[in-house]
Amino acid sequence: MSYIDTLANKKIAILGLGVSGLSCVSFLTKFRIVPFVMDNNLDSKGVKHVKLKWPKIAVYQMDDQMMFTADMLIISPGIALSTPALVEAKKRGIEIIGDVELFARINQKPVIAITGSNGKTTVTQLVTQLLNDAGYHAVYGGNIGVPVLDLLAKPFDVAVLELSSFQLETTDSLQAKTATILNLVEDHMDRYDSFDGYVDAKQKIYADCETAVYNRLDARTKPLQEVVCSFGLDAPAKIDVGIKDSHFSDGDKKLCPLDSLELVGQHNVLNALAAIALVKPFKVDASVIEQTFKQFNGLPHRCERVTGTGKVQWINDSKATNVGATVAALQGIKPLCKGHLILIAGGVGKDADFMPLQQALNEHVDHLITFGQDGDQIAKLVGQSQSATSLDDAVNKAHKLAIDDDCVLLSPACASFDMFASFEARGTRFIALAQEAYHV
Ligand code: UMA
Ligand code: ADP
Repeated sequence: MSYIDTLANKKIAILGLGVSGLSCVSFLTKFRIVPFVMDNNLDSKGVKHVKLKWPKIAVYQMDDQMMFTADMLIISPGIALSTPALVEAKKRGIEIIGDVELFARINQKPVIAITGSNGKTTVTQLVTQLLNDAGYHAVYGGNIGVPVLDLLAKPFDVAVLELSSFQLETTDSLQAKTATILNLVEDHMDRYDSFDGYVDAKQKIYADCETAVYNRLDARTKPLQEVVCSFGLDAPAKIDVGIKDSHFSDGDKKLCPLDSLELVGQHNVLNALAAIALVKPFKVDASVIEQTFKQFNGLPHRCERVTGTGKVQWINDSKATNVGATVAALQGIKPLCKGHLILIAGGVGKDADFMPLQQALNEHVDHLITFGQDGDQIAKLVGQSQSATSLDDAVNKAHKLAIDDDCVLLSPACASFDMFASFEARGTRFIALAQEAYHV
């Protein structure tokens, strides 16, 4: 009997009807399993979609007693396991999983699993590209925006999964071929009691994996298990990857020159090293790695150059939603900037400690402009700064300050939801404003 057959007699509730909840409904109904669904917001797009597409499915406002009638709860990543009703449900013996756990129980193909505070999306896309360029049919999903169950609709050779700490909280059966925590800095402190809680959720990615790939510069990414491969910027030991004689190297073997990598910044060198380590069990030749590195030129909203702004460089790093990402951007961009570096930062700090940003601000930033809910906390880290009432105002102030050879960097170190629907909306607005300022 397959795992899916065992679900036929269970009363299943899906909690949250966002992208992942909807993919669960769609997946289960294909097997004639009819769950019931709950959401805090009965006006949401997801609820409307279910009512229209699956009229036989019962939809409820989130309700504890109704929840306790289920045998199994499939919860969305946005719902914390520490929610009192879920703690009670667990006590009552109700199984609680997420969509990634359901995927893991059904999927038969190799999985490469990627988490970390920063670089997940970049590494997920780079790994997928490396495998596809090497002749595999690799697909990506997870936190990157493609719900994992959707991947099962078509055949593939390898699934490359970007996983958040939220998703890992409810995932135990992944058994990845290779798995990594790229790096760890404070993030989502509004969801976890302490940094340790966040790290513990991330460490779940290594459960029963074949090879754990960790960052040897970041001790908390190290797994407890034996079979490991580390990555780092120094010369690698035999089983590890690193840099030797200005080459990406796998142990003693030189793979390709450091400058084959089109992406800029030391953080992207680390991302590339992680990608090399993650694809080691697959046949990906050095020549393929070199070609892929040359062609992979990054993703929107991550240290992305805005076109048409003349001799002033404007860089959109709206995806920098925590302190670690902004530190990486400052370290990566400063060496490329001939004039002053003007930083625009602020937004929702998610209860993070901004102190680790102070040194990079003092070393690399010539003018700081802050905006948004927690902008003032960033301003306090330096002697002088300007405060803006909005992103428009911040761009206006930066435009007045900037002269030829300067660089204006939007790298907020904060989430966007005090002022924008998403980091994409924030980045898109920044690009439009910068281009408007130069009459593009
Ligand atoms: N809801 C409740 N009760 C709650 C919380 C949410 O009923 O307590 C309902 C909402 O009303 C809404 C639905 O649940 O209808 C939203 O669910 P969700 O917030 O879990 O989001 P999804 O749309 O299912 O998207 C999730 C991930 N979202 C989060 O982790 C918050 C997406 O990551 C992911 O791409 C998607 O699954 C597919 O796997 C987004 C994200 O912001 C990009 N991730 C965080 C990050 O990257 O920092 C972790
Ligand atoms: P994630 O999916 O983890 O958010 P992204 O690849 O989307 O990661 O990048 C998010 C932000 O983090 C961007 O601002 C990017 O420049 C920065 N970043 C990417 N890789 C790293 C890294 N290895 N260390 C620190 N910051 C990074």
